[in-house]
Amino acid sequence: MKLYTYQQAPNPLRVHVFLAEKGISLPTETVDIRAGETRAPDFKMINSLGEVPALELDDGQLLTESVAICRYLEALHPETPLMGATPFETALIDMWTRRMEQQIMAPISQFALHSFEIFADKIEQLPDYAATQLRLQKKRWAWLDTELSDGRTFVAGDRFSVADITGMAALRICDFAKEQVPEDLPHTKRWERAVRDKKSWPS
Ligand SMILES: N[C@@H](CCC(=O)N[C@@H](CS)C(=O)NCC(=O)O)C(=O)O
Repeated sequence: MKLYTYQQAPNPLRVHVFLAEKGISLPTETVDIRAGETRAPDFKMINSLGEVPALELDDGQLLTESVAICRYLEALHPETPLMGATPFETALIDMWTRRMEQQIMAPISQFALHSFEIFADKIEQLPDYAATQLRLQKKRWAWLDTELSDGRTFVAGDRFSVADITGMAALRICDFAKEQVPEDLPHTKRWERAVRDKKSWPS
């Protein structure tokens, strides 16, 4: 098995945190996004979208999409479960993974896509749209704060899960964008401290 990755980037980070939490490692090949390697024809044979992470199995089959890669690794290495141990927990974590992707990670990702120089030749950038996404991000952090006001440690309960890892990827993009979770959101801040304190958080 081989993981095509660029460890500093938010979506590969999801798989690296997942592996670290499980205590497993995989052979990796770095595909340098900044050098344009993800967009090269050779790499597009691996992922036609030109994105990392991608997982190549020993028989040559390929998986892309960080959550799908995590799902495969979870099946191979069920301990410690990060995607649920009971039918309800599994569904709840799926629910929160979608929420963290769509509500929390999407606005800051859109801001990055529409404002970072590195994406200028990837999409048609709309600076006004980027600004709306930054405003939306603040509202979404506030929404998460209300959700976490029951005092739970992690987004899908008291057990750390892949849904929190998706949130970590959003925080990573915030770091690149020099954006912070607002100080007046105590519950979101508590969650942020909990995930940033994890050993698996990349230094
Ligand atoms: N939905 C995909 C997104 C993958 C993605 O956007 N990867 C980015 C890095 S975070 C990438 O490889 N970008 C390459 C480029 O922009 O050239 C996943 O979850 O794996």
